Amino acid sequence: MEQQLSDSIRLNQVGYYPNAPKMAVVVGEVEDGEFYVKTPDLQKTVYTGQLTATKAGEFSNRPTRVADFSDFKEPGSYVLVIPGVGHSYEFEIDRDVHKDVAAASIKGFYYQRMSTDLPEQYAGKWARAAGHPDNEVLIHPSAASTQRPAGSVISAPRGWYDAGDYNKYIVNSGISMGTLLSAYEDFPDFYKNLELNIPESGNNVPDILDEALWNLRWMMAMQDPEDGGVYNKLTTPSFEGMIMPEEAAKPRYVVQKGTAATLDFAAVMAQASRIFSSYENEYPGLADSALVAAVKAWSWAQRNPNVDYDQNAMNKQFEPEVTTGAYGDKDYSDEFIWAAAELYVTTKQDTYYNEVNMLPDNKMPLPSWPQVRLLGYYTLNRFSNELTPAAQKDLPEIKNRLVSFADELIDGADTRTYRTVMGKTEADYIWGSSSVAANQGIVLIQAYQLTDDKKYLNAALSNLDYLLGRNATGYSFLTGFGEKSVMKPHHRPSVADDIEEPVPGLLSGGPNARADKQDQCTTYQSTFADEMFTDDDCSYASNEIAINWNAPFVYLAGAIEALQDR
Ligand code: 9MR
Repeated sequence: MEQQLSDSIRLNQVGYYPNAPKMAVVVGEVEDGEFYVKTPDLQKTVYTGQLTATKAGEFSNRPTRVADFSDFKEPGSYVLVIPGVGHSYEFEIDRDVHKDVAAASIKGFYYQRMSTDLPEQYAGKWARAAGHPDNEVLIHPSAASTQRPAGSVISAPRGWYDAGDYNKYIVNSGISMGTLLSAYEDFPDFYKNLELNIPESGNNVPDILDEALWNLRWMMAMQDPEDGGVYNKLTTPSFEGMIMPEEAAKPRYVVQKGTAATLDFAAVMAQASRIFSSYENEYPGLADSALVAAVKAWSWAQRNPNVDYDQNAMNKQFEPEVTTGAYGDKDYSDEFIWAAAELYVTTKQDTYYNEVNMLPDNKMPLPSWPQVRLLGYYTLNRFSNELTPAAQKDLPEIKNRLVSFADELIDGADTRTYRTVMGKTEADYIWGSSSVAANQGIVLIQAYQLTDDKKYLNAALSNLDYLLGRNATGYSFLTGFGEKSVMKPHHRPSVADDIEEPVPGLLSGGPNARADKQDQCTTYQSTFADEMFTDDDCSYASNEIAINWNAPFVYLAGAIEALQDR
């Protein structure tokens, strides 16, 4: 039995830090008793521990046991052995055990680049020809203006594919960019030393910023220079088939402007402006242009504070019909907070801060594409030493709330079945639940930085463990990492490229309690909330990849690497 690999042993398949908690969970009827950490050839036992009973799975009621081997600190490669069950996947104990996943998850964005070949030198066996030049993009009738009538043509190349589909959406780019740029601003030393092997590597600008710039340049082209408003998306009328980028050649449109898109754009441009102002030699004028764009967008949003992107309504009025992702947010109070915070911190002008109700209520909503309030709070905290009294007065309140929110997230995690912060309630298992785990991790990292209390860092790590395999599905959700990682994500290039392994460094959406109803894929093995996942490309509701899920993974993995005791 010991000789057999068992999928019932759920652990972070990448590995553990010598000085941090290390746990695995065994699913199924198991006797209490000893477990072992052994060398991968099973010849040598390096640690013996006792399994402890834990709660049955919260959603499945399956019996489980926990193996805690935190006391074992010797770097190396190992497996866990549970008598009567078998051995686990091989994992590492290492001082920088998540460095490769931190890098690969940023490199994942490189693989999503549009309008450029990905040569073998950077893309390895996933090399592919350019797709979507986007230099002849049509103005959709919904976006027509005097200077840009319907059917006229603009150029808006570059950017990243949003997800498994081939479109680019400003709202979703907004939170993704904000999260990546914040990872850099919070841990600049870590990112200055993280090489990704992308075309810009070696140019004196940290690779994470060069990668973000690929998308920033596209975003800039999404602003109507006449009035400062920003188009919601650049898209084909309907989704393309499961084909390679170069074969996907349907006409491309920009659709109507909207308040959410314009404010997210303003926030990203303001943040990018202050970051790239340190790279004036490499990118002359970029910081200035970004700030001008941010200010113009902000004033458009002030004049147009309530413009929905209601795709159904748009389709009743205009042709061609557009059926791709809507990202149709209707509440802009959080986008105003985020944009105001970024503009205020970058310009130091109180007017931005004072024009918005920065603390409209005492809620702390977890970030997601329609909810970006906390991105603003994170930024205010990050620059707490440089704020004027206008914002200074709110900081204690914001800090308290962030820490209380972290406490709420942690509550119960140490007895939860998988010993993760993720999974407190079924509400965690939504479309893109992996981003819930990762964004919870970011809140916990913020709390750690505010308090210096290790429990928050360890709690954040528990969600990285979740994403890399200590979960009810047994999958590592990051492609290319872990012996049992996602192989068939809903990702057009990965499906169409005839290469067995999916494009690496992409984060699968993860279990989604309603996935079977949403995508009607027929291969789900279980309908429990935390198990409603299928590693099948038909499942866009549980197994797609998306930039707004990868970005918080980047942040979490990078933060944990940067903050680890060595
Ligand atoms: O992430 C989005 C999720 O919150 C929504 O419930 C879902 C359905 O509207 O759409 C998701 O976003 C998709 C987008 O609309 C199009 N590109 C792929 C995205 C990830 O599935």
